[in-house]
Amino acid sequence: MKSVFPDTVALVEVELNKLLPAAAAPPEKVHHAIRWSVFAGGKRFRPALLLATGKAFNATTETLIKTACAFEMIHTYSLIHDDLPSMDDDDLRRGRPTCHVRFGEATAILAGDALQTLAFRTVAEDENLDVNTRVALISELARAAGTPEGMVAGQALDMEAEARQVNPAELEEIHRHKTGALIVAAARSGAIIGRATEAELDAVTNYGSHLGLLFQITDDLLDVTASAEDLGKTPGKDAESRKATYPGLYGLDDSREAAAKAYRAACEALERIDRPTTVLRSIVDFILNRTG
Ligand code: GRG
Repeated sequence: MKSVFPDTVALVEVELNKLLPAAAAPPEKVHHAIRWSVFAGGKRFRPALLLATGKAFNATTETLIKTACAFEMIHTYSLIHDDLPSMDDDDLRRGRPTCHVRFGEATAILAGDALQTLAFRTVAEDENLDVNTRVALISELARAAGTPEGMVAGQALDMEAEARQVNPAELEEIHRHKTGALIVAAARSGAIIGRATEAELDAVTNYGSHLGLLFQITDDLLDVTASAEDLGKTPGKDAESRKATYPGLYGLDDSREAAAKAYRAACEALERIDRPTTVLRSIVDFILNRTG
């Protein structure tokens, strides 16, 4: 699977390997399941975004890397739980059998739970950060992952909407919570570690929010247009389970236009950040043009 920055993938994976429990340590099955899902070849988009935003604000890799991994842990937990039979009931993720297919449902639930708590522990115990910064980051992560502002709320809204046609405002609300919140928080967390001012944080929030929407629209489009090989998961599932999506509501052409609009808005938001933003711009380009 293609990533935003291959160097970032290596960096993040080395650190994740240190942070995750050893597969040989008991309870081995849960630890195997965690590693199975984490090291399955994800794009590491959220860590890459956090690192790039932090770097734009002059933060060092040392101060950013553990929080970047915490975002990947939360993200992977959400994918494991999203794939469960009681949720999306998926067999394929990141190009391999899903966690519950490989290890059983109870172990998959525990692996997701463990990844979520390990994410918070990782930030709480990061000695490269002062305690106030750790608390601010834990708050960002909890708000973005939970409810009412975050991913859990988005997932609940999404499930509730499956049985009916959503309107445009509802669709945007689902996307902003389910996918956008964690992406916004990743960008903000990099800026927080880089000691951005409140005004700068607002600008980063604006950038992250347009980028998050672009990410979700391209995700919806790829579910219609890409192959299982490119996606690493089963395509066409959104339509099959009557999910609320951009192509479902607007059709392909208007969805591509919505993606172009979100792309332009993300680029404009960057113009209001008086820092070196070339890398943040290349992330927007990558998301617009991604194939998986
Ligand atoms: C279970 C609380 C809970 C939430 C689940 C993540 C999620 C919420 C649902 C997944 C459904 C989905 C396809 C959402 C679209 C956006 C998304 C999260 C795509 C997957 O992220 P990528 O493309 O995946 O970054 P990789 O594998 O590259 O990390």
